[in-house]
Amino acid sequence: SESTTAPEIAEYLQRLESERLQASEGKVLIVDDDEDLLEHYRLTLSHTGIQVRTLSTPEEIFSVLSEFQPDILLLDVNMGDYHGPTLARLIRFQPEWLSLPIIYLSAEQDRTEQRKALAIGADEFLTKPISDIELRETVRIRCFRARQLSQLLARDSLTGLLKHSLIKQEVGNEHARCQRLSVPAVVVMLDLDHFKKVNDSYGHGTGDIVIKALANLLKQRLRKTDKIGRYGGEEFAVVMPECQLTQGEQILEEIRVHFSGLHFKAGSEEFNVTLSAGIALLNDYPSAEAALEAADQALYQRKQLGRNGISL
Ligand code: GH3
Ligand code: MG
Ligand code: MG
Ligand code: MG
Repeated sequence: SESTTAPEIAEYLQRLESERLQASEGKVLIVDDDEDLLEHYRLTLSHTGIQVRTLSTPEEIFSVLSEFQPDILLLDVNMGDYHGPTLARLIRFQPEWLSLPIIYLSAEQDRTEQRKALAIGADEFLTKPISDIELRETVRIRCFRARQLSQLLARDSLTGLLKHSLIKQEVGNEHARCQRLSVPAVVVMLDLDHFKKVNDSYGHGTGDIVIKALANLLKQRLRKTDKIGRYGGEEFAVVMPECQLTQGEQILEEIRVHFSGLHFKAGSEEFNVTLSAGIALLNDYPSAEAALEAADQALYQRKQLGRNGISL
């Protein structure tokens, strides 16, 4: 076959570069005691779309980590009174920062010394002087990977929905937002009816298919801005921003009806499953927890009154 000519390659690389430039996002915290160097790093990373925060001394590193929530940390090895690897170890001791990628910045050329520093708990070593392209590429790729992994970790593997802690976090974020902007938001708790019977009659694998079907229906029917979580085994939580109670109730009612009409198959048998839901206006409660609790109470009432319905 014909070989690709050099101008084509150059053009291709250029396009790839500009696409990646547009696509890059993320947050990097850089800690280095050399202020001029920090400014240079900041300039090098400007226009990449990546947010940069710099610290010339690590005294406030923990509060900045918590507040800024970077995707990656670039850490100088030699900072006068502070030793980068010692700091890296302290950071790694915090469960919250166990998976934070840490990249050392140092003039250390000796591979054995580099490996020792890495063994303490960092991921990569950039040897000073660091070229602009190397800095940009490393930060971009590491940020991208870190985001990819954290998105993967946030998702429940069976359904692809947000895990329990993440959906709670989303409800919390939305509670803060709807209080600040006084826009309505709705929170929902959903539970499959008599699901034990489904498992007992048709097996756990079939039960899993039912759970996935509901997850897919929720993804299809709810808005892109709605957040859906698998709260427990066959229990789901949803938060719907910019949504009134009646609106939320209507959408849920449509979902309930649609779901109850689905035919599931197990061998030669066909069956249907229903769901119950409780719904609450997030704005009516002093906290996200209280609103979730109210939705859960409404769900419980629905189960008492007769399943296959929505309660306020
Ligand atoms: P109710 O209408 O009152 O909710 O009745 P129920 O039978 O659904 O009651 P309950 O919530 O107590 O039972 C939930 C069942 O869901 C029990 C559990 O074995 C099953 N379950 C939980 N997680 C999974 C899962 O991932 N896959 C399958 N197949 N079943 C699950
Ligand atoms: Mg230094
Ligand atoms: Mg149930
Ligand atoms: Mg349940």
